[in-house]
Amino acid sequence: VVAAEAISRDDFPNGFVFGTASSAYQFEGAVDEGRKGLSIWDTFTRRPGKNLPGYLIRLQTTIASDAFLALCNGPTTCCSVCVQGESWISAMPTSPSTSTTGSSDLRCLQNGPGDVDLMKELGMDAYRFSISWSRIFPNGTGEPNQEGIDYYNSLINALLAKGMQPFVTLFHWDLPQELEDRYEGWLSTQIIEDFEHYAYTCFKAFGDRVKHWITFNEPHNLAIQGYDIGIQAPGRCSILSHLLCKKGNSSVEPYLVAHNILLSHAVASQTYRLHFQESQGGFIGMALDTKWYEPISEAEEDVAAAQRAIDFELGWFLDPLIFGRYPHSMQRLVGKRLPIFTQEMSKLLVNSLDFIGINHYTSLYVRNDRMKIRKFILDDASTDAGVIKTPLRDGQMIGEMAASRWLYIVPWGIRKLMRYIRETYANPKIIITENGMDDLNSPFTTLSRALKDEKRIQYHSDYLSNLSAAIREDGCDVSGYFVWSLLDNWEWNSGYTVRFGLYYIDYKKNLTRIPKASVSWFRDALQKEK
Ligand code: PNW
Repeated sequence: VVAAEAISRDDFPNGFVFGTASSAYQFEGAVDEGRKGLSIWDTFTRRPGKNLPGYLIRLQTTIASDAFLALCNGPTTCCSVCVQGESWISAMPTSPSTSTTGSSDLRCLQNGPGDVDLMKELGMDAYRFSISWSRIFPNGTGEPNQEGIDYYNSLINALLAKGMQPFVTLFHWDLPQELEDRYEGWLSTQIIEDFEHYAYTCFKAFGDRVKHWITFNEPHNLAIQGYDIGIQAPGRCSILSHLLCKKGNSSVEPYLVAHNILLSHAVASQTYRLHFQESQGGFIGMALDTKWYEPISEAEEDVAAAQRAIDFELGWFLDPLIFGRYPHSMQRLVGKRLPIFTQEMSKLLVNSLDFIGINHYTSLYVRNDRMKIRKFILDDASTDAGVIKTPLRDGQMIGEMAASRWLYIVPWGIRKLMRYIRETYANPKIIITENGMDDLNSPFTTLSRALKDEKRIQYHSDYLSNLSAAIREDGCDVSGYFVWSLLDNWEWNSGYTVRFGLYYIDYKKNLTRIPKASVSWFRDALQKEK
């Protein structure tokens, strides 16, 4: 373990980009302002019984008043606290976070000039944020909403004015509700054309200043959480759980959704290259979430199982984007339920990435699922791989757990993952588009304790030193690293119960930003004249 102080810019190649990452739905608020249309997440967080799974998960660790922020399910008074934006943010017009910029009247969390200053003070080079599709196209298609365009222009200009590069995600899960209603969103090939229109509009409006585009954030997570487990929008799931979530068919829908996302990316990427890349000189990529999967033993069956686990998470998207086909293990195990790419589609997919964005947080052990009991009950996107994932080996945890139950701290995982990608895909360009860890937002934690986030410092120090080794010793081509996240924020179905920020947000006092210890650690590590 490298000492927490030991990281500096010198450990990384010249021009390596450091930034923080965010997404529209988690940061913007103002969900009903500036003529924004509804997204499937607005609908999802307002549905009766919402956050139920999050509630059950959280109950194990917190039985506390703060947790209620995320857990309220039902009454609208509660909802306005629960859903970010709305009266929750609007009720605090004097807060620094809610200042108005440009000609738009959006009062957004990330919008205050103050937040851009915070990034600058940290020594960051870049900021990754997402555009809310329904802010640009309230109904998903048609004529763009000028207020939405103005808002992102003012954010982009504020960043550039401080010398910070915008990295823009086009889709971070908040699909316009209208497209869900009209043709079931990602389940339909109709979405390809609408996504292209949206992407084209963004390239045209912002591409003179935005040089890094990320078409999609974590399509794997979207397919599994949204269409298999059903705990995220649009909340579709396996027929076995239809009581808990909306209808769905987890045997086929996750694969269909992934397929349509891949095709949407390919078409948008072609559009960028045909009409914009030469004149604007930017780059296009996708942000893929992937854990590292370590075989639990050296037995051949476990080694093969770990490979399948990677195939069904990273390979599901990266194989089509690089080789123009799904992983062989997926073709074999999913069979007819796996859509097929025509030759024309394959051609469009191959080379559609200038860089691979990797969202990496954690690692697990994997063993072969010999019994296949779950698969016997249901052929499903989470059982098809025939693997058992576990943090435990010989009674030992793979790493310490953060606040989120899925987040074990395993710094060596990132190095193995980088090496794997280098070897499997011929040393492609990689940017770490997310990495970070969370603390529990518990009422039993005092403010001064919450600000002493040594665990987060250790996390970033250890992950960064492994990343540095992957670059310098293993020859991996990694050119950037984005911390999730600048500020504490709304963590999907965990609501406000966890805190991922370098800055602490006082949710009870005007959303005041208070630096945690990790802020000064990053500032020291990133200072240029050393
Ligand atoms: C990402 N995992 O989600 C999302 O892109 C962010 O919006 C989110 O806030 C952040 O990470 C923290 O959760 C992930 O199980 C969720 O490995 C789960 C995993 C990875 C990423």
